[in-house]
Amino acid sequence: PSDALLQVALIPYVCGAGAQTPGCEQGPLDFELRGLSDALQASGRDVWWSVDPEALLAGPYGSSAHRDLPPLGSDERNEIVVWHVRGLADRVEEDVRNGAFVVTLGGDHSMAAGSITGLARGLKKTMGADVRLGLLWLDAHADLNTLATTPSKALHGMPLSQVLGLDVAHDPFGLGHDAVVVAPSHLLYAGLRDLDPGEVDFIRDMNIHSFPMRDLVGKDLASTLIAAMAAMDVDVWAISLDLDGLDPAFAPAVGTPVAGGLNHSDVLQALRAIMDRFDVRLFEVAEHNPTLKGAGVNYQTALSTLQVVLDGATQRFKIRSDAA
Ligand code: NNH
Ligand code: MN
Ligand code: MN
Ligand code: MN
Repeated sequence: PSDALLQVALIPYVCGAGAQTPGCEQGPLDFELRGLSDALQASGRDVWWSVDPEALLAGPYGSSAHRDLPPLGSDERNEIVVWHVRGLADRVEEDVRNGAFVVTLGGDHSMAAGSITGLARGLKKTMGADVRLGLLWLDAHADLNTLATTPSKALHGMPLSQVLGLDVAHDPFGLGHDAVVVAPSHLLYAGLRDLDPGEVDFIRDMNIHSFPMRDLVGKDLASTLIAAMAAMDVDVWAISLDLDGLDPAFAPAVGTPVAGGLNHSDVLQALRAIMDRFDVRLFEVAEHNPTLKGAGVNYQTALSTLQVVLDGATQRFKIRSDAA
């Protein structure tokens, strides 16, 4: 029926224990206090928090656990991340099974291990076991380290090793074997400009499609990404935006800013085109750290990005339900 509403689940990840700089755990609540869910509500879609970020922050792995964080790499530190990642995966899976468009809001980027795993599990149940999932990763960093290659021991530098199944034996995110959910040939990077040696090797050896910043100079981002995505045999897409993928001018409140990043209006134009052409089911915003300077700028950037994404998702949903 044409009057059906697109269901949009906002899922918070109130964890900053995967990053060197704490504070990201306050990200989802900060977004909401600045008015996110009201601003995203619009005709043609229904937007709600799937879990209340404030309730999560009040829980055992919330603000109190972040007050005196155990050292990076310790079991106690990783336990906080694992708890949040597993919860996020379960929540995403359930909302995807119920047909919602999912927006995950962080939180440090360890969240992606949970978002993408949850999406894959949900899609398996609704679309069948052989659904091919693609992932567009917008970031200054590749987040492809394993426990063996990480220079920092920070889990936000490792979620893609989980998603691609590079460290199944250690299972650092506690997700088990079904966490190998994206084929290396279905991952697309854009914006990279700060890689570790192990990551450079993985990208080369696995032939991962990547547009580092230096290769984007003089190129149109939208048509570049569209062409690369169209060449991949993928059924459903997820997009993960690490705010530090953007130039720090558009997202200053991130723990690891890197100069010379993506231009926000280029990203908006690209996302408009992508939402128009591809079946995107999940969009993630990571690394919002409201304890740092410029959180209001981060918010405006995240909000306008989500507006574009949800406008596109609403449009596609209307076309689909009119046809049904
Ligand atoms: N590559 C570095 C590491 O593994 C930095 C990761 N930091 C990020 N990733 N912000 O997006 O620690
Ligand atoms: Mn659930
Ligand atoms: Mn990053
Ligand atoms: Mn990242």
